Amino acid sequence: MKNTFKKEVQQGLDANPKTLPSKYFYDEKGDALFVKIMNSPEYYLTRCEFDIFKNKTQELINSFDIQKDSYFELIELGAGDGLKTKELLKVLVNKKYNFDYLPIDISSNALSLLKEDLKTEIPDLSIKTQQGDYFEVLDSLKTSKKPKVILFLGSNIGNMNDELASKFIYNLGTNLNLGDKLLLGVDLIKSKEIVGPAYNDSKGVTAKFNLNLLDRINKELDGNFDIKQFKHQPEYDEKEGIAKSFIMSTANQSIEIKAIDKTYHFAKGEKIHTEISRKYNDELIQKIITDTDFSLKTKIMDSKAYFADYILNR
Ligand code: AVJ
Repeated sequence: MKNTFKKEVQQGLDANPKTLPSKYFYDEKGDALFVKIMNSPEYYLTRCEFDIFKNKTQELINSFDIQKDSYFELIELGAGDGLKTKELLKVLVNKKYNFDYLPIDISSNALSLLKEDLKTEIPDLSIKTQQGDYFEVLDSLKTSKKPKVILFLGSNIGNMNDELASKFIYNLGTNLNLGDKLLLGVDLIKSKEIVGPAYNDSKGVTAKFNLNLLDRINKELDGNFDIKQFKHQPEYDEKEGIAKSFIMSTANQSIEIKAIDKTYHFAKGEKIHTEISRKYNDELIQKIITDTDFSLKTKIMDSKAYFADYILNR
């Protein structure tokens, strides 16, 4: 794990232009900062998807094509705190649907917290947590013939470029059976006035979240980044529909990373690309699923039409 971090940091900083992978935002400090982002007034994504789960629960359930008495598995990729999913789980349990909830997360800490919370909030729920990389865990599900509904929420797929997203969904499809469903939650393309601030909140939490990557390199790879000499720089192009985050060097400087045994030079104004957060529309979703085994079944949006849950049929 630590070795892949080192390898990927080196690869990214050797590249021109420099890049760092966004998956490394999420250490303990990064997890806490992301929770703060979700609670910030500018970051509308989580609230919009919560609105769908709270107010359009029956529409979601109908799209699953599940009979009340026939068993299914509800699998969530990257479950986190399960706040949105809880709204769905409550209704499914109340209406006596026959299912197990299988949340998958890399963080065993997040999973045990979720399990405890659900035990008290929805005591009749059957929950089986699975710790791991979602690819590993999905592989282990391959042989099961049980009907499945997969949840991949929060526009998490937006961190992948379209080609990777397509491959990811294709792979998911090969692990599923005919009639299984994928519920894909994505942020929709909209104006700069709305998307821009979501990635540049006024309290500077997103800036800290982005710059935490440098802190992590300092801590884990013995680097000497002076965080004050770098700046969070978000960009959003409304036509393209991709929010991008960069870290910009505010001075000409050299940074030593001892674990890599290298010194990196940064020109004043030079940027490290750290994240893409893709926004979608129907055409893009259609394009991404073209060569997969999925077809578009239903689209459910929040009251402002900022966010969509697409239900795809295998
Ligand atoms: C967790 C990937 C959905 O891209 O909107 C939030 C992460 N980055 N603010 C997103 C994030 C900056 C977030 N996802």
